[in-house]
Amino acid sequence: MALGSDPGITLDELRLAARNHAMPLEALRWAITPVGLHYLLIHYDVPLVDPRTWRLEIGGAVERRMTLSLDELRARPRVELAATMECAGNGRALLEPRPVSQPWLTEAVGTARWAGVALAPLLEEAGVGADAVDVVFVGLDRGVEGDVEQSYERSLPVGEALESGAVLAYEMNGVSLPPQHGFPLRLVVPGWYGMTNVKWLSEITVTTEPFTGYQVTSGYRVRKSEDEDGRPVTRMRPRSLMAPPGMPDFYSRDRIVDPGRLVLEGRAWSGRAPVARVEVSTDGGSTWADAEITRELEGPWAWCGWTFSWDASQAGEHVLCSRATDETGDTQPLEPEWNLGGYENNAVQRVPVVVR
Ligand SMILES: Nc1nc2c(c(=O)[nH]1)N[C@H]1C(S)=C(S)[C@@H](COP(=O)(O)O)O[C@H]1N2
Ligand SMILES: [Mo]
Repeated sequence: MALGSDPGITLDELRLAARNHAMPLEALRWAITPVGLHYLLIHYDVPLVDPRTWRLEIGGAVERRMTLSLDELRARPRVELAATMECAGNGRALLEPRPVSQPWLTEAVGTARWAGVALAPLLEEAGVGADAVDVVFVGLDRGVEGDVEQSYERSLPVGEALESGAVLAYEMNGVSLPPQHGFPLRLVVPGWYGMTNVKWLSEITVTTEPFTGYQVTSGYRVRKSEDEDGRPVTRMRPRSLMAPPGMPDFYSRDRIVDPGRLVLEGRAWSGRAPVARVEVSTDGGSTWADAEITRELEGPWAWCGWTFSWDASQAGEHVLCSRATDETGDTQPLEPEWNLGGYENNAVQRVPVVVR
């Protein structure tokens, strides 16, 4: 019932899905996602890194090249940042036809409390020239993608690198960064989709020409066909999800609830502006009513909570939905808009529930 017809997932997709796990939706009940429940996306392999020999190199179009050890980074002023991160491919497997890649449903998201050093002061210390265009972040992991052998690397426009509040994180939720989340250091750019948050960071290079690496010019572009240049994926679109009410059916994971009043709850976020409104529909998206918003975490880049009291007195099947709108007025569509890579699908989630 939840997925509709058999989507014919391939073994290659299943292998990716088994490596790159989602956040179980019941973890929406935590404001900060416990480390092992945060989603994971690893394009290639998790590298083994020796923290004693690891160094971060900052170079390119800077006045002073810098080489920093983990101890030197830890000795700098420490900043903390609560940030929600969502994979740009979240919702991909719900598109038709299904773009073949990591087959996410709706739960490739999590919120962590990152700690590390602020990026902007480091770049200022290195001395970014007036002609700087992009800042490139290179990870230690390598692989072949789209026939191109590459290190995982992504760029940010220099303005975003200096003004987005980005952090080079060595801690997640108070513990040393786990290997799968980028040990010993990762970039965290609040508000941006996951792909920008380069893990196993080893180099930061300032360029005076636009960066043309695979993950910016081929991957992570919203386009309808290969011939189109499209537009780059950047900041997260507004989205909300519901913590699954009642109890699940084992196989379909459809929800079973007892009749009576039920408090529905979930989380909502946007990487473009704070969430202004969350609405809930208990009739599959025909009618909507406002949910109550709770802000437990500081700053605009971590999700907010929402609750809604539902009178579940009518036995039978219901489809529950939630819809977030941010302060720019951008809201979640009822139906997704298809694109080749299956990015930015923020269509409203449908939660089938049986009141018994
Ligand atoms: N070096 C490196 N960084 C990476 C990736 C990767 O494969 N290699 N995956 C990116 C993608 S697509 C996402 S969605 C996030 C996922 O971060 P997480 O696994 O910590 O949740 O990391 C990003 N950073
Ligand atoms: Mo991703």
